[in-house]
Amino acid sequence: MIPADHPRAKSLHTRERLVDGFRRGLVAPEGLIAHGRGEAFDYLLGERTSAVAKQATEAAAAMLLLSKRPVLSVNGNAAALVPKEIVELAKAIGAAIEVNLFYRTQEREQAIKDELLRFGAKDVLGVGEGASAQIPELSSERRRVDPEGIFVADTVFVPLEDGDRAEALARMGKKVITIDLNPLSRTSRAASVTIVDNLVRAMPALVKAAEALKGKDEKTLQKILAGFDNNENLGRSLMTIRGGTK
Ligand code: PTJ
Repeated sequence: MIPADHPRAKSLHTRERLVDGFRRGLVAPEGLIAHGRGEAFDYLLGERTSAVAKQATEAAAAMLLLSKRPVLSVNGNAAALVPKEIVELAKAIGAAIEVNLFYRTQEREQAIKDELLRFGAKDVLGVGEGASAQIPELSSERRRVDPEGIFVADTVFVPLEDGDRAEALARMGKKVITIDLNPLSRTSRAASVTIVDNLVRAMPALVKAAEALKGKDEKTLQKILAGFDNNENLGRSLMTIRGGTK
């Protein structure tokens, strides 16, 4: 039992959800370690959403709304922590959802698909034979993608990614949006928009931003994007860690 008045109760509850996701076959054991690395950065960021992250969230929502074929790529950690928000975001922006795993097993793919369907997803791509296309120049299991999904997407949303695929997707000419607490990671640097924040805070905020911007005209959305520079934003996230900005 986590006491409600524990100063870090939220963070401990998030851990519990991930461990529960591991026990239910959604999360890879390595996913628990990856989360620990994220926690360390979150601690340095003060475990709250920075103004810098809020700007990136707005830019991400604008980019997703401007995309013709956006796809949300889901791994084990994302399915365990934010299944509801993934489905909500897909509905808000009209995106497809695709399972894409680094530590790929059929059982885990299916468990993740079932979890997303349980939260109201209409369809989930990339499972089993569905992932019959390949991302060029990528040797990990993440190379297998759905020919109707990530393969033909113009924008791919990849929360908690490994740098290799983010770079390979960018080489394919796709826009890449990520959520990663580490502003120094290769994924953060390869992405077009990086939200340096915890998945559990960033996803609800992204859903809200997408819903708020949904009715806006293209020009307004383009203007938001034009005012955003990912490199500069990452630099400011580092400053936040150093205590320079909020
Ligand atoms: O489910 P699978 O098989 O696709 O595997 C998923 C993991 C996460 C195990 C796999 O993608 C992996 O090994 O990722 P990495 O290379 O460890 O990178 C994970 C990144 O996410 C790191 O930069 C962490 O700092 C960051 N991270 C971890 N937890 C969170 C996070 N960022 C935001 N929110 C989190 N909760």
